[in-house]
Amino acid sequence: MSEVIKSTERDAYYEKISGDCLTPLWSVMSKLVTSVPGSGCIPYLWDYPSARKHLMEAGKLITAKEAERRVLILENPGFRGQSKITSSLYGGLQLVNPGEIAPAHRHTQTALRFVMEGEGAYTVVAGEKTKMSVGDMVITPNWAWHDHRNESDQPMIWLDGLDIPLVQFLDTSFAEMHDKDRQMLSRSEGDSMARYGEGMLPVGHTRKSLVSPIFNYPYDRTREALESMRKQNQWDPCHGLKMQYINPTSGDYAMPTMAAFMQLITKDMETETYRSTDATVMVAVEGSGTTTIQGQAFQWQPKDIFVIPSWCTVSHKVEEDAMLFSYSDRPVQQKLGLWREMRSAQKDG
Ligand code: 1HN
Repeated sequence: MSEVIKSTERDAYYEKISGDCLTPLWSVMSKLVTSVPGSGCIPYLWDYPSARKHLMEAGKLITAKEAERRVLILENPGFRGQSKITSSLYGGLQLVNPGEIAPAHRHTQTALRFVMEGEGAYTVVAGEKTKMSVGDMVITPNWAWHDHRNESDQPMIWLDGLDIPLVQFLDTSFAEMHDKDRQMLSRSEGDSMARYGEGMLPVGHTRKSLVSPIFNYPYDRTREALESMRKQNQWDPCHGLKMQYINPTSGDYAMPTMAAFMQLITKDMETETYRSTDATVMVAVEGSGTTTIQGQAFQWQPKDIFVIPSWCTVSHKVEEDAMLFSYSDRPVQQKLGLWREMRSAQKDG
């Protein structure tokens, strides 16, 4: 897209029509329709020990109940003040201390929780409780009541991923508090996993729901799947072994607005360069390595969190067998026919 030549006559004209809330397209077109994506989202890494230190300090400053949710927002340096980790997604680290409760509420934003630390606290979603362990991926569907309770003796920390900027962009945010801190339990623990998480469905089940009826994807099962798959030795040169969390009623992503993935990259593997249009938040679950994003190297250790902006080249070099969790807005892009990917061997376009 070419730039248009400036002149005093043209500037005077732009100034004149500006008063009537009119803007000439030709003066802004090259910023609107770019040859490649570029939003201002910046590659960045949060090192877990220092983020954790700040979060634990917040634990002394405010209770989970007073804060409603005691969270430090992971704000992309390109989007300070906007509560975004990418253009369309939100990320934050949440702390629930022993004995605390994060009171029940619901909203049109969808959430995922990726458990970073602790064992035994639980979240209640739509009347069913689930215990949270490190590496579990727990989802809270749009408009489902949810509260978190920590009756264990250790602090629980998890990463929240929400579609807040996307919902904000569409002007579709609604929220309400429950009249009680704790919602009533209406289903027995483990019920949704039994019905939907065993590669089976209740007989007669035909409805394809938009969001997965499984709401806890436990890490021990995810990990075991990837460990079993490695025996086959079929590595993707860009991804190692990469799985996506799915909705068993439809085969689609677990949530309509966010995709979540877990991948295994083996020791000494250096992945081939890859890029895709869905800006991605990654968590190093296990292992250590270096990820090069658009030429910039980011070294990571377990629990570090980093962002890969849209269309930035990415390759991983792993020192110790690594499990990487990630989430992005890929389902939205794919439904709209906008998603693109490119492997290093492919030509652009
Ligand atoms: C929310 O409901 C949670 O339920 C966490 O844990 C973070 C950020 C913005 C809006 C709602 C939670 C949130 C949130």
